[in-house]
Amino acid sequence: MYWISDDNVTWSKAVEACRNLYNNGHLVHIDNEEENDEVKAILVQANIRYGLIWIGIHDSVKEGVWTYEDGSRLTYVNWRNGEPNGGIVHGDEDCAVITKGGDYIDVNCEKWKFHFCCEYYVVIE
Ligand SMILES: [Ca+2]
Ligand SMILES: [Ca+2]
Repeated sequence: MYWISDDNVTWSKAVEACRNLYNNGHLVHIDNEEENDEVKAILVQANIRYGLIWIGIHDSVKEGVWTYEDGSRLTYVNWRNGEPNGGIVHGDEDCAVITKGGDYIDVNCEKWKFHFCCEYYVVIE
């Protein structure tokens, strides 16, 4: 299940918020094209400021090595052409947002505040 925040926060606050929100919740991990399409559809429908949301990938541990927010290995990415560019123009860019087009841009983790998408699981008994 996915949940889009009502507020704009930094990437690290988004990571924390998703962990606190639900059991086993985390900032969304987009594992494949199908999931990318789902998150993109939610974003398009959400009609939020800037049309960008944080997703759970970063390269803040080692520049150029992108992982999920918990350090696990990426299974899928959909960078926009020319991204990730590591902030050649705007300084350090170690966190990613997804756009309404479904592609990703790396931006500064702490300088920007965006809405974010948490992913969580519901146990059906
Ligand atoms: Ca980077
Ligand atoms: Ca960038």
